[in-house]
Amino acid sequence: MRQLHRCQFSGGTIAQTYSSDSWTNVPSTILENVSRKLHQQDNHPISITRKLIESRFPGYQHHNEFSPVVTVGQNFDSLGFPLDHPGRSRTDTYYVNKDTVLRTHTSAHQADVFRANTSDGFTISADVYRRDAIDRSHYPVFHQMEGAMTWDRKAVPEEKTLAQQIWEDVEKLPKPDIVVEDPNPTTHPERNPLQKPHTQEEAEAVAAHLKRSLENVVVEIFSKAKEAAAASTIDEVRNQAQSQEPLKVRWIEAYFPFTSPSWELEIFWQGDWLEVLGCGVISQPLLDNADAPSRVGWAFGIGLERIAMLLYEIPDIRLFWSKDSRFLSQFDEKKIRRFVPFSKYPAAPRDVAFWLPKAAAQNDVVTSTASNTSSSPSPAGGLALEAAAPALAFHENDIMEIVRSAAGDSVEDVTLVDEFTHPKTGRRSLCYRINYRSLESTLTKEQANDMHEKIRQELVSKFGVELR
Ligand code: FA5
Ligand code: MG
Repeated sequence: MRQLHRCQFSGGTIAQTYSSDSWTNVPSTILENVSRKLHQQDNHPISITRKLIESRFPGYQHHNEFSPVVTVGQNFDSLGFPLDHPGRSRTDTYYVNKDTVLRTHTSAHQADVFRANTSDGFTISADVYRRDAIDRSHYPVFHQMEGAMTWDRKAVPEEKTLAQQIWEDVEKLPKPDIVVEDPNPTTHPERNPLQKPHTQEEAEAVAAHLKRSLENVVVEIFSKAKEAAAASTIDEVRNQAQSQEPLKVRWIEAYFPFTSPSWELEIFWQGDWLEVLGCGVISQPLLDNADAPSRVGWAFGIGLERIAMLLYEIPDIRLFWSKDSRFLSQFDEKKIRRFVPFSKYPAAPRDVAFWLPKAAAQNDVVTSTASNTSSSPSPAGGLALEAAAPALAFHENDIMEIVRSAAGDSVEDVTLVDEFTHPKTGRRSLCYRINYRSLESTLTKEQANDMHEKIRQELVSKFGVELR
């Protein structure tokens, strides 16, 4: 059995070695990120954003040290993911080995923290890993903060109901001053069902506490973003800050295997609705299995990069990984100031076109990725694909991985620009445009060509494509 690199996976001193098997798909470029811990690095924008959100949850316990290597049980089973959920597939998730993954979300730790039962409210911030597309807002490693609050039925004084207790706590929260769209009923029998053990009043109270808590986070972030703009050294940015439109947010119905009812919160930002978090009423079986059957409550998961990008107007997610002082020196937790982009270096787009191997049937290529945790299982998901033709079929995420391994952070995005099926032979051809652009220097023609050639050769050797 091969061994993975020895790797500082846990908190500090203990290096853990995991044996690899036929499930292993973590490349060394990803392992290198494991030790960075941006959410714990002083004056890093991810860490500043984390602390800012934590400050809206006084009295909660804040966990920031959990190891990214978790069991399949923690990442999926404890949360009620069905066995055929696409999030479990190797095209979407990094497997250390058959039983062990790099966590795809901070929800992987929920059950353990509920079982430890050391506080009613908690947050968990951590790096999470997903095989995904390459563009300005997607990176295979990003950061999430999980938050949860539960009430123990058995601790409610006899003269009150649980719902009354929760409503009293809702009243203690600050009232956010923003425009909120929330057109749907709290529960809906098909789209967003009430769980059996809960009364409607309980679900309403938990939802109110959850929504108000998160609306307060958004208000805080935006007031800081305004301050950040007002503190900018650029006149235009300061003037713009004065005339900013009022903040608009909306709640939409969502689905997660581990909450019901569930929602996503979207923020109206630069002309578009942007999803920033998923949340809901915690599934009761999850709490039962975590030895907390008398608890009822909510949980959320928020993307820290998305929030930090709003807060500072950071234009590209790769920047968070920069060690360049032109980036790092701009952040100070004592004073939040709008990021000043350094000059953009020229882009070097290159196309790669190829025929898929003949034996790979047309529908063996999945060119759109299912959302890792939220989508319900679909028969066209990655798992079915793997089982159908393991040697030849490939997933778009496999191309992304080859690009990332060969070119690292020198690629801005990868897009499918042409797709064609030969009318006679039925063979399928794809053309991807790889946009090379470094954030830190100008790439020479030779550098771009070298990386591109490496990617072309890997596509041939790994997937047997025929270059055009
Ligand atoms: C989840 O990961 C759920 N675990 C969230 C949750 C927790 C739901 C607790 C209910 C209860 P999702 O895959 O939608 O859900 O990701 C949550 C957030 O992470 C997104 O709203 C987004 O802000 C951020 N996010 C997701 N994918 C990426 C990505 N590739 N890059 C940057 N941020 C991302
Ligand atoms: Mg989502």
